[in-house]
Amino acid sequence: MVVKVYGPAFASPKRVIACLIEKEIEFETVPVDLLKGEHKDPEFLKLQPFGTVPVTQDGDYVLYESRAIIRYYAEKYKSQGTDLLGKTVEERGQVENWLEVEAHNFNPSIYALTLHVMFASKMGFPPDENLIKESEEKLGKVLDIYEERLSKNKYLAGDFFSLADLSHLPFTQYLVGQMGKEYMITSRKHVSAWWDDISSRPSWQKVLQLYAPPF
Ligand SMILES: N[C@@H](CCC(=O)N[C@@H](CS)C(=O)NCC(=O)O)C(=O)O
Repeated sequence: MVVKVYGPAFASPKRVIACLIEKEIEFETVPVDLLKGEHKDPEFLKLQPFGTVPVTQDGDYVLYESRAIIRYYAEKYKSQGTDLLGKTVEERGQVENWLEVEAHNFNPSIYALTLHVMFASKMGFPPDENLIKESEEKLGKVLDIYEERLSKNKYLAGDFFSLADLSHLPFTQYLVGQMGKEYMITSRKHVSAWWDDISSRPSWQKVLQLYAPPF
């Protein structure tokens, strides 16, 4: 069955696509234009009642939380493509630990920066400069913890690339690219080496080549 991924132009769906490429799973994409409000169309809401992308459709099996989707495919196809979950339960524990860190410590501030630095003017609302400043400070503190972690481990969960690293790719790409805040990465030696490593993986380069950002 070919997996359909909705919304490939946007960051969270790119998390899913990078995982499917690493796992060598066949997929096709369905565009959803958030700037035109297509994620609030009644037909789309039948698939994703909260009105966000991604959604995946695998036959009649539908999922719509990007981190749940990557866990599902990494587990379902554990022995195919890159193993993204670790070989032991202890390694799996670390993968889960750092996936949760990404979702709850890293993502809130980088998501706020994305919305206010990149999307506000396109979406017709003024960027909140206080929120931008506060989010950058919070993200800096999170990255300081990453710097410490990555000074002792090549990747977040240990010495192997995993979902925990992969999950950081889409929004960090915005940070170093369209947001012009590359210094947040390059000023931290170990974070910088980690970013160079994970962002140069063929899977991520393919995602960038195939699916241009929305603007
Ligand atoms: N927790 C969700 C968040 C998905 C998400 O925030 N998607 C953004 C695009 S990157 C979106 O659809 N935004 C539109 C909106 O919030 O109205 C996931 O990880 O799948």
